[in-house]
Order: sequence, then structure tokens, then C-alpha cells
Amino acid sequence: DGRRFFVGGNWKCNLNKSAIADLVAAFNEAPPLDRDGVDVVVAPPSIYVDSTRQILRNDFAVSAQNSWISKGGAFTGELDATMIKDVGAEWVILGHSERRHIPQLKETDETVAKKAKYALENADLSVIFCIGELLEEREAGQTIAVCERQLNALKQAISDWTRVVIAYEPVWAIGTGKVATPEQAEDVHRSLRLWLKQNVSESVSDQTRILYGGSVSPANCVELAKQDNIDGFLVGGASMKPTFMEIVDSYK
Ligand code: G2H
Repeated sequence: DGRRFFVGGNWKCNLNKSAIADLVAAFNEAPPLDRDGVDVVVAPPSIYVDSTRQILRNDFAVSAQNSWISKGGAFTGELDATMIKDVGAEWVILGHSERRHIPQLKETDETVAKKAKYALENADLSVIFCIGELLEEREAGQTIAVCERQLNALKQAISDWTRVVIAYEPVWAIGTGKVATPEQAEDVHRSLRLWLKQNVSESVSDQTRILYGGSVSPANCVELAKQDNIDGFLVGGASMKPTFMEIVDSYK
């Protein structure tokens, strides 16, 4: 059914039980979603995934923000993706730039791709696969090469793309208030779609949603949403306010 608009809310390492209860109450009051028009997914910190799923309206899906590369076992502190599915969440965000770049985390392309493979093939989760360049990479003209390298790792690991959503998040635009212009974002999204066509398949290129992320807000979402190759958003800061619903409606 084409590329239904998709809006993800990434709460990162924020909120607590009572703040989540307040936010969910505000979301629950909003009118029903047009399920043919938009998918909405929120990603609480992992310890709140289960409780958020229990109180949140059923036309919103829930996501985790990370999962382990494989089946559980002696991996202290990690989450087997099947555990995420077990509590009723349907998605996991993988390869967020914070996990790729924060010095204490430093996930590699291969690690992120392995996590995606396990979540898709063993846990039956859908994956929000994040990619994007650093400021110095953009300035060196490497934006597309970096994104393609990150996507290529995924291509090596999986064959079924139907439950993958790509989130293009230029690292220089994340949490900085420095949003990419609609033209800057559209340029990259168009190149990524072409890459999918040439390296995966025409149908994957036509059907895979490519989200933009990086300082998306109610003020800038409408112009971004108009771009042909922008199929939705991954939203951080602005997803933790009731006005997130304005971003959800930006496709209309
Ligand atoms: C990018 C985004 C959500 P923010 O990381 O993934 O966060 O909207 O706060 O820039």
C-alpha cells in the first residue's frame, strides 16, 4: 500500500513513570488516527516499554531504542529482541547516531546490521534503521558515501526489507535546533532511494519509508513532509510534548 506516512517519537534517556503517564494521557485524548494515512510509534527507555504499552492507545505502536545482537544468555545488561516483542512492542530503533558515536558506546556498522538481522528474523520485530553523517563528513562531501556504507552493512545482513524503515538523521542536526532544510534532506533521501533501486530492488526502493530526523518540530514539519522522498519523521525532543500530535498530522 505504498509508503504510508510514519512518525516515530524517540524519547531517548528521558522521562520517568509519572512524566510518561502524563504524556500518554495527552496522546490518548487526541482523535483516532487515520490508519491508512499514518503509522505512529513511540520509543520509551527500555525499562518503561512494557508499562507504556499497557497504558497507551492501541493505534500507537511501541518501540525499544536498542536490542542485543542475538539470542539472550550471559549478556548482562542487554535485551534479547524477543523480550521486546514479548511485552507487546513491535519495533526497535537500531543504529541511532548516539549509539554509533558516543565514545562509551561506539557501535559499528556490522554490529548495528547484526542487531537488525536478529530483530527481524528471530524476534519478528520491525526495525527503524538509523543512518547519517557527521558534520565533518558533510563538509568533506562524504554524506552519501557514509549513508551508503551504513546501508550496505544492512544489505549484507538481511534479505527481507518489508519491515525496515530507514531514518536519515544528519548528526549535525540532532538536538541542535539546526534542522536540515527541506532541500538538503530531500537531496539525500532521493539519493538513498536511488541506491536502494540500484543495489537492492525497484520494489524495495518504491516501498521503503525513508524518515528524516534531526530537530523536527511542529514549526518545520509541514515543509519537510511535502518533499517527495520524505516519508515521515523520527522525532526526539518534540516527541515528548502533546504538540507531537501536530507532527503526526503534518502529512495531511
Ligand atoms: C534525532 C532526533 C530523534 P531530535 O536524534 O531521533 O532527535 O529531534 O531531538 O533532534
